[in-house]
Amino acid sequence: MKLFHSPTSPYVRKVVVLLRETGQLGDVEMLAAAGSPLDASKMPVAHNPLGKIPALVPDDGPAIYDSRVICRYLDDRAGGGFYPAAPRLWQCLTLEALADGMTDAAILMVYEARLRSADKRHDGWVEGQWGKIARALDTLEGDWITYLGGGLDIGQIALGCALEYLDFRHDGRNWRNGHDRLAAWQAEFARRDSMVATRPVE
Ligand code: 99T
Repeated sequence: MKLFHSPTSPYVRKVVVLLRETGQLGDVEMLAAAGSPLDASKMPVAHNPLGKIPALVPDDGPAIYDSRVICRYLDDRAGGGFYPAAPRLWQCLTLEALADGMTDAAILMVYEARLRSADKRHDGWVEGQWGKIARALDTLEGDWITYLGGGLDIGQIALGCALEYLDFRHDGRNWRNGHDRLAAWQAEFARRDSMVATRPVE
């Protein structure tokens, strides 16, 4: 299989963490990709018309995207067990959606700063994105700590990647403030070999 990859993408990281956790890393050739909505020239548009990574090309079929679909495919391929049975499944998938939504907001903030000229930047819009993340952090701290103490699943992997992406791109926002229990969970989760091996580097 081929995986279009970037070492800074938290969505790619979800996939690579799952590859490592399920013993499939050796089955995948990593192909470097990079880009943004303004420049798709190094993105795998022939495989993913959205011009986004990750995109996975299995040996025996058409490309698979986005990270949620790729992770489900890889878990199925390996019998990984990273998707619990219902009803816990609905919490697992909701946690993944919450984590990915935080990442979406965090990336939109990066794009606003990086891709727009200073005179066109919209501070209120940026703060609106951070508002989504702040509410998600409060919800995680208030409602999800017991769940996070359960078995490892794709929701937890997505959350670990999302929180470290906040450290990577939005360090100055101090997401740990007021979220002690979530911070403690993250500190422990970050020690997994799969997380240590995939820490983002510029
Ligand atoms: O939006 C674009 O044109 C290019 N951006 C991407 O491909 C980002 C890379 S993260 N990936 C996605 O937006 C994928 C989202 C999708 N829902 C999924 O796969 O889950 C780069 C972040 C960074 O380098 O800081």
